[in-house]
Amino acid sequence: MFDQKEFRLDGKVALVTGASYGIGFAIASAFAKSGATICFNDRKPEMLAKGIAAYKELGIEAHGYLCDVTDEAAVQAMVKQIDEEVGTIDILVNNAGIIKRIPMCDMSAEDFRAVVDVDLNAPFIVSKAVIPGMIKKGHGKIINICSMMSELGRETVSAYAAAKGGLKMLTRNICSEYGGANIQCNGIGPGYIATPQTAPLREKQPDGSRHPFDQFIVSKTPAGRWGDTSDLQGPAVFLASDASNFVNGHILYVDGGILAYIGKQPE
Ligand code: NAP
Ligand code: GCO
Repeated sequence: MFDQKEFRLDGKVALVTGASYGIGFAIASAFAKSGATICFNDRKPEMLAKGIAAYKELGIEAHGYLCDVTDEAAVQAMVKQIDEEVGTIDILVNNAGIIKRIPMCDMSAEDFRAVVDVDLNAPFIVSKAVIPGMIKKGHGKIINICSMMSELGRETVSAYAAAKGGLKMLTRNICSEYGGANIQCNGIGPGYIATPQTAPLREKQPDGSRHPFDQFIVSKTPAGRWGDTSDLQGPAVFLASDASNFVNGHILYVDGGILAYIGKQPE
């Protein structure tokens, strides 16, 4: 019999990577309001401190860890420390990510690798560190933060799109390999969300007009607006909760309808 409690996260330990601010912070905050204990990491001490203070302002006692998600030894050590200090991780959100907007033929292999390292290799590294504990517990939830670029390309984001496309397939592979251990691995594909990562795409022009990309995205989104990080909170809580125990290998696009829409006829 259905019970609303299925959407709660009471007693669960959640790790959200790169969650000092932005999408990760919003998702972790919603998990806390749903009953979970929050762990998060950042690679910069000053950002970690800011994040802990920001959670405290919301009344959330978050556990912060200094860790670069591309460093496998550091990730293994962080997961072990969380296991000892807080408890075995029930919910992992691979949120940490970077983007470099450079035309492909101008992009160095080093820059390409740096983006893939954070956006694809790191979700592999962190998931690999967390899955054994989930198997021992008999359950687990992994949510990979994918992107419109898991499905679509555009100029200057070749590394990011390649990584996020790969992350979609890593999501499906974790589902395939560990679904039998009662681990559900799904993705969230945010549309265009107003965060520091997309701030350059929304900057006012010298004449005070809106950035052309800002106008483009609003016209391509049936909702007629940029997404807010709060738009991702409900979908994330759903995928982290028992309400989604038979949802596996799915990418849930939270995009205001962009992927469904061919676009308006130019006036
Ligand atoms: P953001 O504002 O740039 O925040 C990214 C977070 O990841 C920051 O906390 C950053 O920490 C952390 N991070 C980056 N590299 C790291 C590393 N090596 N180790 C640990 N932490 C690291 O980005 P966002 O807009 O919130 O995006 C979060 C996720 O959503 C990303 O995966 C992004 O690709 C994805 N996404 C964003 C949008 C959007 O429109 N904003 C849409 C679709 C998907 P620092 O402070 O150290 O840099
Ligand atoms: C870009 C944007 C996008 C968003 C997001 C869309 O330059 O096109 O940064 O990539 O970050 O991934 O879903």
